[in-house]
Amino acid sequence: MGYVKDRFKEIADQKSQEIKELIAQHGTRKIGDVTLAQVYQGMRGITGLVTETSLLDSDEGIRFRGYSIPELRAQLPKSEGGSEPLPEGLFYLMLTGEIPSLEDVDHLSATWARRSHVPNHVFAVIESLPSSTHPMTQFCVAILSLQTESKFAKAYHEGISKKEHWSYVYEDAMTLIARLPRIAAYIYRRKYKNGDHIQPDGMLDWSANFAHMLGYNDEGFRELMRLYLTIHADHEGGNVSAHATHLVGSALSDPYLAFTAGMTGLAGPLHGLANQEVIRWIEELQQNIGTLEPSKEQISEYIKKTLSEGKVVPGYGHAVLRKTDPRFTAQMEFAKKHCPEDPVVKTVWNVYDVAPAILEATGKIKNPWPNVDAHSGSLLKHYGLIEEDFYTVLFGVSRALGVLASLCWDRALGFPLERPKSITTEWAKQFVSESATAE
Ligand code: AMX
Repeated sequence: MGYVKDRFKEIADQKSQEIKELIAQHGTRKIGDVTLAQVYQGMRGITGLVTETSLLDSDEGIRFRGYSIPELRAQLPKSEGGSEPLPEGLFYLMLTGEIPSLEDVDHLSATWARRSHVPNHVFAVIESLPSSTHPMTQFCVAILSLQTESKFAKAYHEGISKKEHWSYVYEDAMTLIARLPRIAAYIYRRKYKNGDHIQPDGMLDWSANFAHMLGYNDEGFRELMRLYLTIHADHEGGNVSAHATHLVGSALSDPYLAFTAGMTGLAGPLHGLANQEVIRWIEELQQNIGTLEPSKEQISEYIKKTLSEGKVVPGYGHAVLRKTDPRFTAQMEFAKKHCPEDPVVKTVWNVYDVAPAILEATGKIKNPWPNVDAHSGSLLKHYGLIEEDFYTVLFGVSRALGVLASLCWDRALGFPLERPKSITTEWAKQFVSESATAE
């Protein structure tokens, strides 16, 4: 076993013991009530999951193992001469709860580089799809086809003890993370660069190698990738991609199957696809007004038009957050340093100046503030990655870090099959009438 795996096991065993004691002593304690409205309205606010890797505060935003995004940007190891955190470090933190040293991060970079070889049949499967297929669909199909490599599925088939599940899931998670950049870059070069593929460079860190395989060797873009792949990695357990991965994994479907479920959810426009939608919306706005830099008044009118057509303003609102997403702020800071004069970036900032008040005035949108997707596309565009259909794939590569670290935890803690109770409307009506009679 590698030393990171040993360390993870040691920490997970301690946590497992703590959980046993917690349940034994306080297992009957109530932590909330559930209303009928919550059951009908997307289970908002119902606590029903344990996710060790991160916790979301509705006002403050995400904390990974207790660390906010500004703290992570300051404390996680960086590449030589770089100022953005290496996502390898965030993965180590999510897995162990400890801030890694530079050596730990280098160890993960080297491990992932060693495991990055993608079998040929995966490329053949991608090639069998029409190139017009959405990149997220290509990505999901490719991950599923990589399932042939699952060590967990093979070991389970041969018969292993429940106590060993975590070890095979860990191996699959590490291999899958190692291979995702190559798969994503292959899809990108196939769809947009005439199939002119770029071989990986095993000397680079995970993000820089991904940038290299996409065809971008600018140091600014590498830095953007390091930041991007760090901040999109995790957002506690209830979001669609994290929850779907956890749910499917609870059936002991292997990490390839479980992660594909998360990615098909990320492909939805109310979740990860929003970053593509934001850029589309801004481009339509620019075309509609006939200028690259519409004024705040023109932007305000366009927001009102979008709302009056019954559409959402992409990049704004959140199911849990109630303030500006710190992931938006981190990208804004990056843009202020690297590309403050870019017209799309300036438009993103102008939208930020006017949209919250207009959304708030509708009286129904609970969070009028921007989420992570409001900024990401403008930065990618700035460095020349203009193909917005591809943006959610980048999000997916990053999201693998959080949801697969969580899957390791799920199996290390021996979490059971997830199976909440559902009701019918007839049941609800009867429940309400019986409670009224009882009163
Ligand atoms: N523009 C217009 N209307 C919006 C809105 C927005 N940005 N955000 C919320 N609303 C509307 C909802 O559609 C809902 O309308 P309805 O009552 O007519 O159905 C009403 O306001 C109340 O919604 P809510 O409780 O504030 O939000 P929610 O928890 O139901 O949904 C979210 C959250 C993110 C789906 C929603 O804000 C939205 O659709 N935003 C735009 C898409 C987006 O940016 N998604 C990315 C989220 C982050 C991510 O996962 N990557």
